[in-house]
Amino acid sequence: MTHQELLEIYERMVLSRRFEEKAEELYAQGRVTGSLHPYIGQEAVACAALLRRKPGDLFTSTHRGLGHCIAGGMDVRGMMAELFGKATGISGGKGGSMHLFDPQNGNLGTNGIVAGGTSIACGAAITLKLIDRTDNVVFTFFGEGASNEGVTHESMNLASVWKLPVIFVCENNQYQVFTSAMESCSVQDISQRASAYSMPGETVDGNDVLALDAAFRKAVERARQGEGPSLIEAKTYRWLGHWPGDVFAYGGYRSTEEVERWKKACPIVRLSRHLLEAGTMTREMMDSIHARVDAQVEEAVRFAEDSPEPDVGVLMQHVFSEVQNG
Ligand SMILES: Cc1ncc(C[n+]2csc(CCOP(=O)(O)OP(=O)(O)O)c2C)c(N)n1
Ligand SMILES: [Mg+2]
Repeated sequence: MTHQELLEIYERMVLSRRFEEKAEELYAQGRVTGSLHPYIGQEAVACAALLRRKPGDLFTSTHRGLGHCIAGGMDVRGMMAELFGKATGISGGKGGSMHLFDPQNGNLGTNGIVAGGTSIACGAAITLKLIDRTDNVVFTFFGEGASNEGVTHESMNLASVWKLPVIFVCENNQYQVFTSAMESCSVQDISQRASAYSMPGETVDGNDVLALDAAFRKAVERARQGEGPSLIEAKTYRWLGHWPGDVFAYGGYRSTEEVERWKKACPIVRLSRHLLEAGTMTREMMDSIHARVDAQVEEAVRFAEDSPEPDVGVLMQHVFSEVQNG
């Protein structure tokens, strides 16, 4: 990775973390409502994957998608306004965190249906082939729980048979709501499942940006060459509860020791240490990145607070398809 890329990825990860910390705080105050599934702790995965995007590349997200959206460059003001349910939100204030779309920037949306994005990614990849955009690829993020869903297997099979340019990114954060992967997954490494679909599979430390980048480069290169899909499993951890009401995530279904161990392996601190030691980033540069991000998040909150509520007249809009006359 170039110095510029490393600094860019660091700033994106910090923005993702700060945005979500603020959203959690506002949720606790009742200013943000709806559902929130924090991505905190997993930032390296989305940021490393989407760093390898070229114009025209696409990606699908999940219910835990704020980090994917930020990594994909979504406007944080529109995101925050959406969480506030305001008219200026990315989905007009009617969607919330699981309905964030930005197709112009390749973001095919967060998704409340676990594993739903994997088949959407195949559909998008088929379209790319049909319109001869053979140099573009589609990333699809999903959890280890989603890797047990039938649609994920159908999608991997189809992608393999039709050599679709899909990069299956399994974020193994080791839990599906309250259930441990040890109790629910037939394999220890989800990447093993790739062999059933004749595609390369690799397990990577999901908190290590450099290791992730090496794996994504290979997968993206293969997909752009028309050689088909790959499965990359990033082993990581969600620091917080499944959603803000999950009070069992610390000392309940997960031991406090386990959570603390993973917090010590923070992907952002790890990258900052690497950048400081390598001389890629000075303390002053780090401080100015943090200040810039804080200002951006504050501005997003101000924008959301100052924005109007959606007009009642739009309530039924986008619910039913419009009847076309003539
Ligand atoms: C098809 C479907 N089944 C079940 C649910 C309920 N649900 C929401 S998140 C979740 C756990 C998903 O686990 P995983 O795929 O590992 O993602 P993570 O939440 O860990 O990011 C479940 C079962 C759902 N939203 N959609
Ligand atoms: Mg999980």
